[in-house]
Amino acid sequence: MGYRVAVVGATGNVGREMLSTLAERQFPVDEVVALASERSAGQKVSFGDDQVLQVQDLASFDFKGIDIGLFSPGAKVSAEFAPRAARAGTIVIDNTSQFRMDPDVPLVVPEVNREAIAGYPRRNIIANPNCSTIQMVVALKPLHDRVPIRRVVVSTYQSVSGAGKEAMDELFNQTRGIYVNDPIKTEIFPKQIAFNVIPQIDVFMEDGSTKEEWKMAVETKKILDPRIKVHATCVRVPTFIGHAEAVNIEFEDELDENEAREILRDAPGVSVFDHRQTEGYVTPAECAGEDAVYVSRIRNDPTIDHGLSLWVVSDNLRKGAALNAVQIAEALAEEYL
Ligand code: 11C
Repeated sequence: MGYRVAVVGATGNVGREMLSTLAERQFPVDEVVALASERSAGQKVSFGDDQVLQVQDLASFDFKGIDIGLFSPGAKVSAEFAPRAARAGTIVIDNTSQFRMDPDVPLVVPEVNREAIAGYPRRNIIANPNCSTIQMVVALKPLHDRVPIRRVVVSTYQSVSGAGKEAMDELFNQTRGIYVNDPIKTEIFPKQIAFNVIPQIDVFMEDGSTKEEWKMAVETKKILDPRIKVHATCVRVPTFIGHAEAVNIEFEDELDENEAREILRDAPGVSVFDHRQTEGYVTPAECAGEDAVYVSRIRNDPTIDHGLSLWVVSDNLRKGAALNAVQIAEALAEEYL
């Protein structure tokens, strides 16, 4: 049996990736509907190798009969349309930040807390975490199961695709502009991103952290364990796809780097590539288009008791967004529908 699936925000970076991931993984569909704002209605998007879908206007769409809605339209749009779809009987898997911290909405990374999906009937909405959280918790979970984690200090190196298509254009245009001596235009990012790095993703919070940093802390607690303290510094870097993270972990007790490497080798969704030599690690450019969370540079941190450092890299549009959402849909189909 197949499902009727709607992809909302179908013309965006993540929406397109949702469509290609559904097709690649042969998610059982009877019908796929592509939805976006009125401005994008009428555009064409690909589904699989041979289908082209005409984008329909979200505002006038009737969700009755749609089994699953994969949403990535921006938080404000989800705030209005996800509950509307949910009331019509659609199970919404929402990739925006709108519902993540709602206690009645499960926040799910299937390799980490698949069982939380069971809570979806409370609102008929399941939230997909932030991309930088997803790849980190996939790597932390198997280690935390062996020895509890007390604290994580993480610095991120986040690609511009996390901020959308226009952000990718901004990096391209600024880079080109610098070579041809055009003035630098900054519209999406707060400062020049070409040949630069920016220690601000999203708005500032009262305590001096940014909202992206706050998300990494609170989402990790909700998904993995409320006792884990996370201190994040999130940085935008001039790469197009793939987020990287330098993750420093303090455990409750000893966990040797060799044991950590073996645990991670067996962990679902993780691919360990860790040779202590030039090229013996994964970079964002190499993970684009791939499904795994890559872990490299696994080493003990002798400056604290029970410390370990990791380099964690993943495609932010795939495992960080579309793939995770489709995996949730697969779990729903297997266990609940
Ligand atoms: C970025 N992580 O790289 C953000 C994008 O809460 O879903 C995702 C924002 C979110 O800019």
